[in-house]
Amino acid sequence: MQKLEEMNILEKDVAPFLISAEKVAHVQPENTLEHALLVLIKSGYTAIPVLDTSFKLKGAISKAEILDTILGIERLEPERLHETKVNDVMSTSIACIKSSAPFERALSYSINHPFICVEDEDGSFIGIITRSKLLAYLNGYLHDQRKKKS
Ligand code: 4BW
Repeated sequence: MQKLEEMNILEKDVAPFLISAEKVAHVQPENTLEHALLVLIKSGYTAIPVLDTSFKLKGAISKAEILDTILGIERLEPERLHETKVNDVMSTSIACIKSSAPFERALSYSINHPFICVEDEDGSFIGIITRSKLLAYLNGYLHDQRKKKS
């Protein structure tokens, strides 16, 4: 089989894989954990991006981080949900690329990150690329390659 690095798929632009910002569930740094948990539960996602009011990416927040925050020594402390802001709990080490980045970079980030945030040249958030979209495309591409050879 042809080696992956010989295929121009790796240089392909990531723009076609983008889930645009309006379809991405998100919260703001100043929101309470209660609000963030409601958005996470309603959307069904494990983790979502945190964006400020000017749509700049600030981090990501997960159900696990929220549950960890309300975990007391002997009981859950749900009162912390409205006392604590997203900003205090979110993780800031997130994968982020420009929309002009190649497929190869997104694929490499997706090993450790279920989604990759995408910014425009001005640093405004424009959407995410998910691991499932990248893998589905790669799977289709490899099947096509095999068909062409047979
Ligand atoms: O609501 C869902 N609809 C669909 N079609 N698939 C879902 C949904 N929730 C979960 N899934 C599936 C996807 O295959 O489970 C995978 C893991 O979800 P996650 O991580 O742990 O919530 C999903 O894999 P994925 O599509 O590769 O998405 C990877 C991660 O990207 C998700 C979530 O953290 C984030 N994400 C995806 N779409 C999002 C989103 N975050 C905010 N808004 C969106 N629209």
